[in-house]
Amino acid sequence: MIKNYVIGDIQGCYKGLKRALKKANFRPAKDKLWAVGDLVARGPDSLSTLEYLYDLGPHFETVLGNHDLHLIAAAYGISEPKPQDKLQPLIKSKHFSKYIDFLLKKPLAVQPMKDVLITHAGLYPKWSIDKAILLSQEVESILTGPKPEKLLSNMYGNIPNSWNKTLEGYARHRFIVNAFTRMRYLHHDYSLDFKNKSHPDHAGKEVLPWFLAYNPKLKAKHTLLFGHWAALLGDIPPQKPNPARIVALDTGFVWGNKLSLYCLENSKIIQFEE
Ligand SMILES: [Mn+2]
Repeated sequence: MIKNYVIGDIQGCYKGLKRALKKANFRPAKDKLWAVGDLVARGPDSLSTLEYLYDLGPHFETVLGNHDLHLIAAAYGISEPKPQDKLQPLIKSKHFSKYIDFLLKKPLAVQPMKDVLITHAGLYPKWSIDKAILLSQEVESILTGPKPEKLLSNMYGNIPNSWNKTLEGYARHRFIVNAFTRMRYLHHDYSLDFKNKSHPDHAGKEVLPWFLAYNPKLKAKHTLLFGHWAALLGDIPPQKPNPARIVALDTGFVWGNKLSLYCLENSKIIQFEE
């Protein structure tokens, strides 16, 4: 039987990626690997990571994370790669433009199967899964269009921090990108908080994690998989208002913790630690 695995933030940890896949008995010619984004940056070998994932062909799919978008923006000269991201070997590679074209075609939200959603940061609680896919497609159509740099040069910034369906143009796209790739906490009016990165035990009462904000569209049959939030270490409080299965897959491998994979067929988590 073909298995679908969803992997947490790889962040250039190529050796860890290969070892985690071995531990999961991932069969590259048969199974499919899905990623929550942040394939690159911070870890030691973003180039080998992209080489390997690209070569998986139809056996790999990912959503974009904030670090992937930064890399694309850097390729267009819009953002400056940070030394601590260790991206120079990738940027200097003769195949760099091939990998940028590859990333530009990736969505912000994807459904590996019915009732399952993968995003980098999560599902904004005013959106259903179907709405998330439509909003992802709005951004995708620009990134795959003739002028992706127009969106890339306007995507940075924290305003607007609240969703309104009447938002248009860059303000609309900026909110969509921020919600899918940077969200962790919300204020009680459901506006995005961009400051707090801590574990919910230490966040205070002014903010709540997005997955603890009630989303009337979520049902028990739904599964949401996301990364981005290493401080959670995979820990979602059991007392939550949403009946969906919510799985946090960034378990901080690049910071010396674990790399997590979730098998969609048996709902089991496999973790690799060095
Ligand atoms: Mn991230």
